[in-house]
Amino acid sequence: MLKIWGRANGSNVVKVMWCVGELGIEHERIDWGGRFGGNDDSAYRRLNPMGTLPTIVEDDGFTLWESGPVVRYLSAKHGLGALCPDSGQGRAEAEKWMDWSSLNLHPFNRVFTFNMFILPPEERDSDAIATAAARAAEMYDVLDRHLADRAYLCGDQFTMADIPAGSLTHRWMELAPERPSHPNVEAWYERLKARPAYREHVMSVTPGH
Ligand SMILES: N[C@@H](CCC(=O)N[C@@H](CS)C(=O)NCC(=O)O)C(=O)O
Repeated sequence: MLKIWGRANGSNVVKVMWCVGELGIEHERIDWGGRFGGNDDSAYRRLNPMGTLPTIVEDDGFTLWESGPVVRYLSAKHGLGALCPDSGQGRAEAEKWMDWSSLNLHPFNRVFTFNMFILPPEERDSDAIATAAARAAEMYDVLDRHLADRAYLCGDQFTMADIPAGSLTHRWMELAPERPSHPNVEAWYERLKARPAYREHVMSVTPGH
């Protein structure tokens, strides 16, 4: 059975769990990292030299870390032609949005999580939150324009392209201070909220350690 190492509320674990839920893959998730520790465990470091989460291990010993490649791998293995587009161009388009989301949206999540949930109150930095929110709002301007004439990031069909951006967007909707309106992003978010796997793996977890 597929093993997934990582605490359920890690933003990168969330991506993989949502993907696993969409694909209905039988799995065992092991709480790891954050308050559970284990990142520096020598056996874990042999699986993932970075000590980060998530890491997956298949029955045949195939091991993979880095959440983006994990989502791509599982989508191609279990959802080719659906979650993973089966044309070269379609797949590249989906991967573009996955990488774009990790590079451009993930920074706000890190700043919000530390300054809203993890740091002691006296160390929390509201200026850092405001700066990260302003930068993310510019990125949501880009996403809003892209979503003006399509239901999902790659067109009419939900694909792996939606997973990194969609998982971070729940946190954006819930946590961003004075969040500017992005009607197309909000409509897309409503479509994601209708998906049981999104509700189970993305909406039900509280950020933190
Ligand atoms: N680029 C990596 C980042 C992995 C990462 O930094 N994960 C966080 C959790 S979301 C982590 O391992 N934090 C340390 C911890 O939770 O103990 C990925 O996408 O998998």
